[in-house]
Amino acid sequence: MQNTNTLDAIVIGAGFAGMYQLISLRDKLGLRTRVLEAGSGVGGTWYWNRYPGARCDSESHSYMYYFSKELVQEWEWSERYPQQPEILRYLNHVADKFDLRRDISFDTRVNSANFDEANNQWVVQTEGGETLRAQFLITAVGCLSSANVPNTPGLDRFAGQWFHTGAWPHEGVDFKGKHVGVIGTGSTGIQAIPMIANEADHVTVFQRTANYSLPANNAPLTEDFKQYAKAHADEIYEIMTTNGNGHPFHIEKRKAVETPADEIEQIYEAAWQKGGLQFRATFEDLLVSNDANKTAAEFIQKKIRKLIKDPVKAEILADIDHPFAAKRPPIDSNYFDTFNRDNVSLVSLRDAPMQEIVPAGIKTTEKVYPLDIIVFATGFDAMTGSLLKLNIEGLGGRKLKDDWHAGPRTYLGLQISGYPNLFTITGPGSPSVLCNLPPAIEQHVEWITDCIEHMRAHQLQTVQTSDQACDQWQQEVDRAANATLLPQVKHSWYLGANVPGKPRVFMPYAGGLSHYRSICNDVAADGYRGMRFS
Ligand code: N01
Repeated sequence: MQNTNTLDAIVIGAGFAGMYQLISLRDKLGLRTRVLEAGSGVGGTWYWNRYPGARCDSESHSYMYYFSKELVQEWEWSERYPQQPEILRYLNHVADKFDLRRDISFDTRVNSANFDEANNQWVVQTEGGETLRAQFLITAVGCLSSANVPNTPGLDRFAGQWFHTGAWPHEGVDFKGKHVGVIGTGSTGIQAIPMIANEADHVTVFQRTANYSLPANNAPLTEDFKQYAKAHADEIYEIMTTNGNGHPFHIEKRKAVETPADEIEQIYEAAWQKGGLQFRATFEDLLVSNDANKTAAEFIQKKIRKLIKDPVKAEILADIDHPFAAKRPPIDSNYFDTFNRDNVSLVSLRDAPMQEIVPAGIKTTEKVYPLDIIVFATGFDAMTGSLLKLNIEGLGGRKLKDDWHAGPRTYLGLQISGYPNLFTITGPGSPSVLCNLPPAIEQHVEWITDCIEHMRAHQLQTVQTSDQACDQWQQEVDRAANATLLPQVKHSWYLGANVPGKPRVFMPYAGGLSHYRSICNDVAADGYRGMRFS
């Protein structure tokens, strides 16, 4: 660990993004760099999200770094979709291989970050009372890292235990013999519910909005596939970086609205059997045409009704009010079948809203459900929550909280007007959560590293974007979103709708990763258009 508190760069967060940013700045550019990490180990999202069933929805051979050919060749995944412990092992392997821990301060939460204009430095204060200074500040805090525990009256009086999936105890939770309530049926709840039901005496699922889910068809990877993924690593990387979503498959160039119904059915059936998010890639118009989308929505709803034996439960689960994939579509292992178990019941909060938490359990407008444990699978204050918690102040003491009171405004999701030398990896306004994240992260880290290298080469002290560049980029973010069905879902976290009081702004860039990558490349080639150096 360096013993000086003045550095070239400070990176906040030691997940996928912060680790690669450290490698790039320290080992490529030779910058004195320190990573500040609130957790006791590397991993970010994968350090905190240890709930039962936590698993990645991207296929393992695409959920990894590709910047090091050696790393790609030496790491071996065991399953089609890696579980949280395996991903954490991978990230620890990366930390060992690149000797990262010596420049990471663990158990170090950032309290504030202020730009000191006289010295062109960021001044970062930690919870432990440390003050650090650096020319560059790079946030790598993740998009889904600020847990959203609903402000339900009575939680403080609950006599049992409660947990949020995004801050799961390292020692695990013992569900044996317990009555468990799970609130939330997003990707997390859908992964956790079958696992909890295997162990608990009884599980009551509290569903506010019914959700689509596709079978993951997870399985151990065959030796043939492992060899294929290594031998074709360049080709796989090429596909991931030239399509819109960063996944290792192309979106089919055909339209559902131009395909005969029986053919559509066969295509969906094959995708359903294959499993995974490729279902979304079966037709190119699924996210831009309501008619096309309806074909997928109806296919999945029919499957749900067939899978669930109890017609009342089937109706509650299949009564979905939004287009398919307009909210992030979960993939699952035995989710719907879990509702056929005798020890699993389902409560529709649409029909009987939750009123309060009482010492004995959850009280809806209909009755009290006695519970020993409540699991909040209620998601995150996504994209902006963790950034705003950093208490960032820029030029003239302006506060990011004030500047973003009506929603985030960025240039390319990478820079914010009024905050020189600050870069935000996978910030709002970038494709981030609409993609498989590792390739989106690699692209951001490499772009930021190139920009800093450019500054060092030309002895430039500061870089900052302008209000005009941010306004123009926001127009492009809005245009891209409005060209899809995504903004139609009024209760999506993409819009900030899951957090009471949060401004309703569509946050990620929906124009596609490959298109976005070429915009970023053009901006750099054009002398970092929209950014000013001094
Ligand atoms: O959170 P969510 P998540 N009362 O916000 C409900 C990524 N991820 O943690 O839809 C009652 O999607 C809420 O209901 P509604 C992935 O990008 C990735 O599941 O708002 N219910 C919803 O059902 C994903 O999209 C992976 O009406 C309340 C649920 O809680 C993102 O993380 C795995 C409520 C929240 O769903 C977030 O997923 C898991 C309240 N007050 C997650 N508040 C991998 O690939 C919220 N809900 C690894």
